[in-house]
This record gives sequence, C-alpha cells and structure tokens, in this order.
Amino acid sequence: MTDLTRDQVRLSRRMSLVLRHRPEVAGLTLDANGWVPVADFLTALGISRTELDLVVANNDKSRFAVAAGDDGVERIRASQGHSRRVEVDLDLPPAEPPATLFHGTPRANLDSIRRDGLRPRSRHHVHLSVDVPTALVVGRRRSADVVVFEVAAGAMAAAGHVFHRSANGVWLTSVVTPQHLSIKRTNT
Ligand code: HQG
Repeated sequence: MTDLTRDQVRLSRRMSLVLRHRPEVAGLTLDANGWVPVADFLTALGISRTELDLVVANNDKSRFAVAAGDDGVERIRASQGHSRRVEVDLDLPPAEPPATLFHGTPRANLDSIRRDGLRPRSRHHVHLSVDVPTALVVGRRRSADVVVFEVAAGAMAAAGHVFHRSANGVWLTSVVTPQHLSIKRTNT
C-alpha cells in the first residue's frame, strides 16, 4: 500500500459518497447488495480503470471491494458505512465476535451513550473496532477529545445480539445496550 495523492483522496471521498450515501448524485443505482457494475461506475464518475484500481488497492481502510458476479460482470461496492437512506443489505453472514470490541466517540456523546447505549444514527449499523488505536482514529474524525468504550461483544453475542464482520474488518451490530458498555480510556 502506498499513500494516496491528494487527488486520489478526493476521488476516494467521492466514491464513498456515491457508494454509501448518495448514488443518485452520479446517476447510479446500487443493487440490493450495494454493488454497481465497474463499467457503469467508471463512466458515471468520469475516471479510468487505472485510477479506480489505485484507489481501491491503496485505500487506507480497504473501504471498497471489487468482485465478479456469477455472470462474470465485475462490480464494486463499499464494504461498510452505508447510510440508512440507501437500501442496501450487505448480506454478510453472522459472525462470532471477539470477547471485547471498542468504539471511539467524542466526549460530548458520553452522557447520551451511557443513557441510551450506542445507536446506528444515520447508518445501518453501529460500527465497532477491533482495538483501541483504531477506535481512537474513528473518534478523532470528529473531535480531539475522544472517549473509547469497551463493548462486551462476547456477552452480547451470548445474549442473542447478531454481529457481522465487514470485508475490511469493521464489526457491525444493530445496537449496543448500556449494560454492555464500559469506558476503556479517555484522551485526557
Ligand atoms: C455516536 C468510519 C450520542 C457515535 C469509521 C458516533 C467507522 C451516539 C456517531 C465508520 C449515540 C455516529 C462509522 C448515542 C452513537 N448518543 N451519540 N446514543 N450512539 N453515537 O460516523 O462509528 O472512514 O455514523 O459514537 O472507521 O463514528 O468513513 O459512526 O460518534 O467504521 O470509512 O454517533 O466511519 O469509516 O457517527 O463511524 P458515524 P462512527 P470511514
């Protein structure tokens, strides 16, 4: 993996926008599982296959997946992170989570999360990280003052909560109730 140029980062953001949140801005429709034919995607975004491949291969979080369907047609989708307004079922199998997972969030959300637990908000799922450093990075997208929660994922699974693991290693679940949350660390 090499660092993306500034133009490639910009393209990666545009790809996230189209494949996760607003396919219509590019005149595209996602199929039921979130896929778009690569050829249509290139035309809609006005980019070359080489430009696409560079962003897919070098993306820091492997946000995008390219695969050929049973019909041999190559398609692209975002591996996770879709807005709820986009009707996509990633069709990921249920998976047994590790005993603990983590979630980084701005401190401003602390009281509300303690009261209501973690909610998916505008996305389809609550997103959980496998380790504290990853959770810190996620939280710092929004604030320098981050709290990392430990999620008792094993206990949740035992209580019947369903987990999925995205192709790029993000753990997804519907909600995390307050009793399964504890504060792992804070930034200050
Ligand atoms: C917070 C990135 C108050 C939650 C990352 C978060 C991730 C609550 C925000 C992916 C709450 C939602 C997702 C409650 C949840 N009260 N605040 N009850 N429940 N929240 O962006 O997890 O870089 O939808 O803590 O790597 O931050 O885009 O979720 O702060 O995988 O590829 O509500 O986005 O991936 O924010 O990030 P988000 P997230 P990419």
